[in-house]
Amino acid sequence: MIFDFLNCQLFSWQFLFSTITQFSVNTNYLCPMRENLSTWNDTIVALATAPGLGAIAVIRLSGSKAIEITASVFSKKSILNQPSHTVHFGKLMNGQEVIDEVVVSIYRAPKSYTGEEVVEISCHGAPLIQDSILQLMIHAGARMAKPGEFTQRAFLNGKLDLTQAEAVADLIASNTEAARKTALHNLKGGFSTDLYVMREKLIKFSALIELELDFSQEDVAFANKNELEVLVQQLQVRTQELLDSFKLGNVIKNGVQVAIVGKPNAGKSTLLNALLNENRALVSEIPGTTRDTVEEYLNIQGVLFKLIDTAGIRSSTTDSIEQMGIEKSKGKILGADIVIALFDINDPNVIAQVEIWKTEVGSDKLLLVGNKKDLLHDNIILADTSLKEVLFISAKEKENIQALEDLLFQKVVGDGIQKEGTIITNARHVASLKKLLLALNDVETGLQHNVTGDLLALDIRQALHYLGTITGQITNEDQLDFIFSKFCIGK
Ligand SMILES: Nc1nc2c(ncn2[C@@H]2O[C@H](COP(=O)(O)OP(=O)(O)OP(=O)(O)O)[C@@H](O)[C@H]2O)c(=O)[nH]1
Ligand SMILES: [Mg+2]
Repeated sequence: MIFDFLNCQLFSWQFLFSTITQFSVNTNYLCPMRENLSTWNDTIVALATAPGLGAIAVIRLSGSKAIEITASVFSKKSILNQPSHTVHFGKLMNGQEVIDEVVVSIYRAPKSYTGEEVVEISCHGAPLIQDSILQLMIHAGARMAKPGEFTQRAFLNGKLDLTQAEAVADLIASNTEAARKTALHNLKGGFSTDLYVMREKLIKFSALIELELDFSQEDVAFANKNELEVLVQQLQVRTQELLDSFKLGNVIKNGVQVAIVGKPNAGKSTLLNALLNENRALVSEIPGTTRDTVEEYLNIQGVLFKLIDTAGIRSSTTDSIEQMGIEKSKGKILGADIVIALFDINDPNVIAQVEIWKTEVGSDKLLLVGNKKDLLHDNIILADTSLKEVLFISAKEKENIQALEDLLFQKVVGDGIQKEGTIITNARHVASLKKLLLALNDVETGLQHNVTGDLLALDIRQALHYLGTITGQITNEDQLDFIFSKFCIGK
C-alpha cells in the first residue's frame, strides 16, 4: 500500500515537473506553431509598398513556392539554390519580353517575416510595371494575398503573437510620435511579456491545484493558498493598471476631441486660429458668425488633438440655422474628451458663467478659459478666488496660447508617455482584460470562502483562458480573420 502510494507520488511529481516544464516552454516569448488553425500550401503575392507612382516599388511573395515561382520568370535561374538573405540583380521576363530590371531578395524559411520562403522584388515604381509583375506572378502560380495575410502567416507560424501582430497594424497606421512609440513597444513584445509573466505564475499554481485534485483521497496540499491569494491580488492590480492605461492609449491611437464652446463672440474661432497659427475659421464682431462646426488637427508634443470650433451658444435666437448650429455644439460637448469653455472675462456675468460650466460639464473634461485679457481695465477679476481654475488668455494677441497647449497636454496625457511600461491601445485587449479581472475576482472570492480545489481550478482556468485570448494562444479562425482583415494588403 505504502509502495503504491510512493509509486503514485513519484509518478505525480514527474507529471508535475513535466507539466511545469511544458508550460514554461509554452510561455516562451514566441508562440508555438498553430497547426490546427489553418493549413495552406499556396504562395501569396502583393504589392508591399504604397500603390501609385514611386521611384521603386516592392512586391512580396510568401509560401513554399515563392522562390520557384520567381525563378520561373527571372533571368537568373540560379536563385533556386541561393542561400537566405541574399540579393540578386536580373530581369523579369514574360516569355521573351523584358518586364523590368529588378533586385530580388531571398529569405528562406523559417528566417523570414512570415516564417515561410519569402521573395521581395524591388522594381521600378511605375504602376504599370507593378501591375505587370503581379500578373506575371499570378500567372506563374501565386495568388493575390488577402489584407494582412503576410502577418497572419507570421502569427500562425509562431513568428509573432497576436498582440505583436496587432502592433504591426498600429505601427503602420501611426501618425504621431506617441502612437509610433506605443506600437513599437508592443511590437517588441512589451505587452506580451507582461501577459506571459502573469500567465506563467498562474499556470504554476493551476498545476499544483490540479495535482491536489489527483490526490483528493490523500488529503495532501501542494499549493500554498496564501501565496496564491497574494499572487491573485498582484495580478488584479496589474490588470487594473493595464485597463487604466487604455484611457491614455485610446488618446494616443485615436487623438483627443477638444470642443471649443461658449457664448457667441467669446472668441472661439479666434482661439482656434491662434492654436493652429493660421486663419482657418471666420472671425467677426457679429455674434453668431460660426454656424457649422470647423474641425482641425493640432499635434501637441506628439499627440493629436482634434480641435472643434462650435457655434456660440445663446439661450434664444430666432435664426433657425443658428439654432441648428447651437444644437450641434451641445452634441459636441457630449462627445468631446475635453471641453474648452471659453468666455469673455469682460462680461459682467463671468462668475455665474463659470459656475454654469462647472455644473454642465464634469471637471474631468472641463478646461475653463477666460479670453480677451488684453481688454481688461484692471486685474482685480484675475485674482477672484471663484476663478482660480481659469486660464486667462488673449486669443487675438496670442497671449498664453502656449500655456493652453501645455494645459491640454497635461490634462490628457500627464506624465503617462514618459513613464516606462505598457499602454493598452486596443479595444479587444480591454474586453479580454475586463473578463480576466472578473475571473481573478472569482478566484479571490473562492479563496476567501475556502471553496473546493475543483472550483478554484475552474476559475483559474477561466483567467488563463482570457489571458491566452489576448496573446492568441487561445483563439479561433473567425477572430483571426476579423483581426487581420483590418490590415492593408501586402502586410
Ligand atoms: N480684444 C480682443 N478681441 C478678441 C479676442 N478674441 C476674439 N476677439 C474678437 O471678438 C470678436 C468675435 O470673435 P470670434 O472669434 O468670431 O468669436 P466666436 O466666439 O467664434 O463667435 P461666434 O462664432 O459668433 O460664436 C472678433 O471681433 C474678434 O476679433 C481677444 O482676445 N481680444
Ligand atoms: Mg466663431
